[in-house]
Amino acid sequence: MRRAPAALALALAALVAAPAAFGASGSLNDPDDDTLADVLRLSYANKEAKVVVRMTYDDYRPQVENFYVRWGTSGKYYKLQRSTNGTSLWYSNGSGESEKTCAGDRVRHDEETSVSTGAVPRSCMPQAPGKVKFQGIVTEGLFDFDETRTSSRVARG
Ligand SMILES: [Ca+2]
Repeated sequence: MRRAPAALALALAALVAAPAAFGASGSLNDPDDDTLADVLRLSYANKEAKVVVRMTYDDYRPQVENFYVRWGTSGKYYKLQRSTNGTSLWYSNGSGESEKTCAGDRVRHDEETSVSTGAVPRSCMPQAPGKVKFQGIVTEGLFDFDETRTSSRVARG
């Protein structure tokens, strides 16, 4: 079995150890609901090069995860969605939504902590201003869903 080059191992270690404090960040709690789709906490970071949104679940990972980046007063957003169909990025100018191609958007899930992390590069969100708000919406089946509050505006950088 080939071993990973030492330089790669070091780079990976640096990624793991990198502080999450770059960029403005925050979090909000969500009620502990008696449902399968149950977000307990939303946390977010508006970094210079990307946004990172985390949802902590009440143990169970919902079928569909939506990580919202919102701004303005007319319902504009980018939405990173993870479902059984894969991961996709959507944009809305306030009426309807359209899918956008994006290299580098991703959703990762940690079963140990029941945390899903969505990340979208800023290069994939040309319409979004620097200051944005965050929200999480998850669904399970047709009727079970949970929706966090929308955060206050968070500065970029
Ligand atoms: Ca909840």
